[in-house]
Amino acid sequence: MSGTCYNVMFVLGGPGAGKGTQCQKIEQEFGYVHLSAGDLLRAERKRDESEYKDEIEEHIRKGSIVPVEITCALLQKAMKESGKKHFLIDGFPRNKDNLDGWNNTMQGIAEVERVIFFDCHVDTCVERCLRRGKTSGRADDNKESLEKRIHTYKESTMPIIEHYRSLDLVADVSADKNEDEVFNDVKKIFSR
Ligand code: UP5
Ligand code: MG
Repeated sequence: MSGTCYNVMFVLGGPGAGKGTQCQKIEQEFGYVHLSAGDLLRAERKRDESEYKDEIEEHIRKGSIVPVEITCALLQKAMKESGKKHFLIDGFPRNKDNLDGWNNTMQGIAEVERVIFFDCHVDTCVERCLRRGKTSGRADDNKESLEKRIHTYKESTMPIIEHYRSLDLVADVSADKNEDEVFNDVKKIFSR
């Protein structure tokens, strides 16, 4: 195969930072395909025939990170099935295992053009997820899971953001403001 097939923007930030919300807006306005790794894992967990459903369930509840082989395979499948070339990959890669697994399988296939980092105070993140938890039915929108999600984010995901920062790929967006204000800042990234 000659040249890369896919262009990718990774979208990272703490739990409840607004990754999914902003990705939907970017998808509408700029035509990228939004793939949320968490949504793909939640869908896989619901499939009765899935051999991974129990493993995924446990990781989500504990706020720990699913092995990259599972997540990367789901992402690749969704990319292929979309028939498109430009993707926003939301909530991945979250740790060194994810990063290495992605690099090993996607080198030469997908190019990471940018990493959008939604920088949000922990208190805001927790407050948003707890508020959503009243109606979301998500297994991890509760106080106990959230403490673990925040811990995993700080310990494992922040170093990945710093890795991409050292490659000069990170675009920072402060995410504590309201949705429209945040999106105004997001648009500036796409008009550069
Ligand atoms: N909201 C959004 N923006 C707002 C704003 N500006 N002002 C006020 N409210 C705002 O938003 C969260 C809530 O806040 C919503 O109610 C929204 O209306 C409101 P959302 O856009 O959903 O934020 P997001 O950052 O997407 O939050 P999410 O909870 O999805 O983040 P997580 O990173 O925790 O969840 P994710 O689904 O990515 O992962 C869940 C779990 O899956 C992980 O903990 C892990 O166990 C597993 N996982 C992996 O193992 N590997 C992966 O690669 C991905 C996930
Ligand atoms: Mg999300």
